[in-house]
Amino acid sequence: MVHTRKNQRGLTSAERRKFVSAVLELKRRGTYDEFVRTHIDYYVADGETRLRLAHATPSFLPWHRKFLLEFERELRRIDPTVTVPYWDWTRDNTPAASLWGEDFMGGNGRRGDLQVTTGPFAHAGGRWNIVYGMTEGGFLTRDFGRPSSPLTLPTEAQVDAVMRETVYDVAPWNSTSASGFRNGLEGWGPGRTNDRFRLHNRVHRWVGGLMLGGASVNDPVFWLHHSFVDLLWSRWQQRHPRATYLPTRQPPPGDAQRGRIAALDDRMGPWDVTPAQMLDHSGIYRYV
Ligand SMILES: [Cu+2]
Repeated sequence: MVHTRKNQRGLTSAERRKFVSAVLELKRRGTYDEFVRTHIDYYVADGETRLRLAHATPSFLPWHRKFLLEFERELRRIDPTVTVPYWDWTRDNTPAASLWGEDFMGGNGRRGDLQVTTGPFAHAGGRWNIVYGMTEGGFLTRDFGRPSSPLTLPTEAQVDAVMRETVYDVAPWNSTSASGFRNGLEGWGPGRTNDRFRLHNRVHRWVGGLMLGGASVNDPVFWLHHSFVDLLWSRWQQRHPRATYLPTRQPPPGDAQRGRIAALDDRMGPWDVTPAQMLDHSGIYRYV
C-alpha cells in the first residue's frame, strides 16, 4: 500500500496527536536518538577528505529520502496510520503558524537560553531530553528568525527559480556548485552574509537553536522540513523526467572529489542502498 504524506497545516487534531505520540514513543525507546546519532555521524563538511554522503554533496537528496523513510517506518511500527507530514515554509512562514502550536511542535525558544518551554517537546514535560546535542542542559532550543542577524524564510519565487534548474547537479559536486537543482535546493550560496544560506539551509537557520548543524534531528520539525525538501525533489523529478541523478560515475582519477561523493550506483551508508534505488518513491509513498 502506498501511503500519503500530507501538508501539516491540514492535519486534524487527531492526526497531530498521533504523530506527536509516535515521536515521543520512539524517543522513549531510544530509537529517536539513534537517528540523531546517525545524522551527526554523517555530518561531514566540504573541507574534509572523507566521503560526504549527506550534505554539500549530490546524494544530499537521496540520502535524506532514505533517512526519512527509515524514520517513517519506525513511526509506522508504532502507529500504522502515521506518516511524516511536510512543512511548506513558503506559506507557513511566521511564528504564528499552527505548526508551532502547543499540541504540535511547540513554539520559539525563550530569551536568554533559547529553551523551548511550550508544547510536547518542552524539557519540563519530562519526555524530551537531548542526549546528543553538543549543548548543556539537555533541552531543545530555537531562535526563530535569528533576531541578532535577522533572516526570513524562503519565498515561493525562490523555490520556483530552483525548480526551473534543468540539471541535477554540477561539478565540483559540493557547496560551491554554481548551478544545478541539488545545490540550489540544499542552499549553499556565495559570500559570508545571510545570503550564503538559502532554501533548505535558510530554514535550518531561521528555526535556529539545535536546528543549526549536525544535531538538528533533535528538533522534530527537522522531519517536517525535510519532508517538504523531499516533496520539492519529487516535483522536480516529475517536471524534468529526463534529468537523471548526477554524477552517474565517479569523477576521473586526479579529480579532488573522486571517492568523496556517491555516484548513481555507489552505496550510501549506513544503509545498503544507492542513489539509483532512491529515485522512484511512487511504490512507497506520495505527497498530497
Ligand atoms: Cu541533514
